[in-house]
Amino acid sequence: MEVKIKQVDEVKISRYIIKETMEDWYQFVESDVVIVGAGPSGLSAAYYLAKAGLKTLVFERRLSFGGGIGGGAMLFHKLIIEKPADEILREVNVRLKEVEEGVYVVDSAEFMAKLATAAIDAGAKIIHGVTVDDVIFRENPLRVAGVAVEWTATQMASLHVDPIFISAKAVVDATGHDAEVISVAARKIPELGIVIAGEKSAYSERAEELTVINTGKVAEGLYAAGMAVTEVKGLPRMGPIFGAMVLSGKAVAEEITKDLLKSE
Ligand code: 48H
Ligand code: FE2
Repeated sequence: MEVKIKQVDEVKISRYIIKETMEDWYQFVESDVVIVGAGPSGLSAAYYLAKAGLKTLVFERRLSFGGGIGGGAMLFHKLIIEKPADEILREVNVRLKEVEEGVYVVDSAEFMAKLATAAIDAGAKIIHGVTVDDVIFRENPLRVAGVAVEWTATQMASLHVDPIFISAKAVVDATGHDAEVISVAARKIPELGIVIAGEKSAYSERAEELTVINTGKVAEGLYAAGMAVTEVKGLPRMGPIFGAMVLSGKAVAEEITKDLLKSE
């Protein structure tokens, strides 16, 4: 095969990458919304927030998308979605197999790839390999005003490195079962009055509606989506059914969009 590839030297390669990376960080250091976690709830929230025109940044600890989607159910690569969450999946072109009225099976690889693509195409910025380990707060009025971030690799190496800060009008904890951001805010800013009730054992039929209903603001500037909601509010888990995760992402996006428009 004959091939003529445009040549670019090492210095230019490095300069282009450094410049473009720094431009992103420079821009997004002041965001409308920071979402912590690129699992199903975080990605759906990012999709709807970006679509609403908000400057939306997602930090994901790992170098991949999808959070718990990729693990499927005990590593079986299928998940269950139920009505009306199928509408969200159809919107991002995920194919669904209806196995009974209103109950669908989806392929986990397709689900995570297409949800991430939709969020990025809508304008959300997703940065991998970054862990959120604290928040910024302000008084009068008391509120969460952003996050503190660190490279995941730095944390894994147990190095003492101070973080940098990103400001946001709204921070979404979409970190899953551990509700990491809300937990740190509850512990370090007791004035917020956040009580973490702790997740309960499985009760699939009840858990999903409860999770969606309880999605939303936990303190000024701080919101819960996905399994973080079950952890904070003391709700039962549901197992490998993911309808509530995308519905929760959509619900938190709608609430934040309303709140931010009101404050303008
Ligand atoms: C940066 C972080 C941090 C951090 C975590 O676990 P997830 O998939 O979360 P959800 O809530 O969108 O979806 C939950 C679902 O996967 C699940 O577990 C269900 C439905 N379980 C039911 C049951 O009964 O077990 O994704 C969270 C993402 C992950 O990618 C993490 O790596 C990331 O957040 N993350 N990123 N900074 N501090 N903490
Ligand atoms: Fe889970």
